[in-house]
Amino acid sequence: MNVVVTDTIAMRTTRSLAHNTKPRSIRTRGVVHFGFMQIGVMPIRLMAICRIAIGCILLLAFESATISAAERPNILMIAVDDLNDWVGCLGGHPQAQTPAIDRLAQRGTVMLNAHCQAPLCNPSRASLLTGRRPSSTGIYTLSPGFRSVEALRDLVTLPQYFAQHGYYTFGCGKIHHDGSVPAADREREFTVWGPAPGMPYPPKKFVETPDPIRAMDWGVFPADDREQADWKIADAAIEQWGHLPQDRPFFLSLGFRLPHVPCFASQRWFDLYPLDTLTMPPILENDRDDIPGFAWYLQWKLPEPRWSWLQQANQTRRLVQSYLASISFMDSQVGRVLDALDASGKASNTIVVLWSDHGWHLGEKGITGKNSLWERSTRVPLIFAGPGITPRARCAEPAELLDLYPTLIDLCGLPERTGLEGHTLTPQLRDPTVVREHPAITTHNQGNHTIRTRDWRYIRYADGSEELYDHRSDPNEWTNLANQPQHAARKADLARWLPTTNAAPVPGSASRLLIKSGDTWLWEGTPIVPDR
Ligand SMILES: [Ca+2]
Ligand SMILES: [Ca+2]
Repeated sequence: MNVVVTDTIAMRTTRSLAHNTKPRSIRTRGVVHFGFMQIGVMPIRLMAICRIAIGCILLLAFESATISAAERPNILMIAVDDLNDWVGCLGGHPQAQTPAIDRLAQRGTVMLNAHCQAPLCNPSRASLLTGRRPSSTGIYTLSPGFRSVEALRDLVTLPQYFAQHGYYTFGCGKIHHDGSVPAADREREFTVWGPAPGMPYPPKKFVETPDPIRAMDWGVFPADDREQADWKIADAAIEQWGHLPQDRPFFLSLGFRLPHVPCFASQRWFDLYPLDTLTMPPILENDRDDIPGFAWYLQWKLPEPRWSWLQQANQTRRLVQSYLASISFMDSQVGRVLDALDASGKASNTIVVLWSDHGWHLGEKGITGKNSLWERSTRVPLIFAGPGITPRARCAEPAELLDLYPTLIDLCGLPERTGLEGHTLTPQLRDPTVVREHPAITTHNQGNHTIRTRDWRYIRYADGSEELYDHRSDPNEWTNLANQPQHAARKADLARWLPTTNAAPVPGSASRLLIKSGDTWLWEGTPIVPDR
């Protein structure tokens, strides 16, 4: 890799030298040429002059490389936690009000068919940041963080790679999964590891969910938006504009917490979605009748309540309303950050990328939350805007969060990096109609994968059972076609993309872990006993 880096910098240096200092470089090149031609017979004094000349060239080259690095585009990366496609420009919910994200979409290209690599915070973020699939690293569960795993400890993350190439990097809020980077290691991750305030909590839980964890809650809180974690995270990012170094580009990352539970927002945001006018997500009764029983194993026991519980507790509309209100509040903070970017005068040379780590079910297939290989769990917002990216564009080609790493490298002209499992989206960001050969792949626990192409979703679980959906006629994935003989060739074609590496869960894997022991499947260490 060092060789590639050196070569590329050398090539760039030569180019910039020729471009930036043309008359002088022509002259110096003449001296060098003469020196090389005459080197065998030239007197010692002439050789000394040649050495000085070569030294001058190298100095100029170094200066040019520095200038070139400083002129690279900046990056503003906005991560969102648990935001599904309920965003105006994605059309996942007809009433979702997200004017700021939509404004960003107008400035750039929306990947309409983008998917996470794992439907869970820690593995999804580990994958995006390291450029490796969960099936390659063995990071499938909420812990451990990849920095605690000996074999993964030194992987160079996306921000680290940019720091290695001269970028000032800053991270605030939730970029890495909370708690996944030991405090002593944080200075390795960003030039500056900024604040990451957590959600505020009311004195008492609003909703007594079956699992009593505090985070599983929703309602009007706090009264003042400025007490919200996302307000403070936006503040921390905005504050950075005044501290950015002027002599090198920046990679500024911020990670919002909402609409991850607890779905809290002030009354103003709830007022956008009156309960009696709320459109409920399309849910088919008995939708799970045609899917393999194994699908339940991936959501065997979760703190997120089942839809049936919400129905009994008369909370379905309230949760939908709270989720939407949280999204709109979070969106308003995206707006504050974009306003600050515009006011900074740096917008024209800054690439903005916005993504969410995975989606969220609100009743589809009987569940709430993530942890599934279906569309509502895997589909995520992914928007790029800035230099080199087509504005007001929509791309229907499949894309993966994994693609972020090589795409940003490509857009900023950094040396290519080997070992990344994503693919650059630059062709699609220049022309949204360019076909992308690779599908999007999502993995949840060892050996469970889904393949999403432009038109199809194929799921293969670890026990061999399957699902197949035709998105042209069935966007809600209601009809499983996997058992229909006429689709055998289609299934085989899609199955070609299944990852061939299925790494075992890393040592210490816990929280949402599904493994097989002998003939028994274990959920978080406890045998699964199917009740149907
Ligand atoms: Ca998440
Ligand atoms: Ca069904």
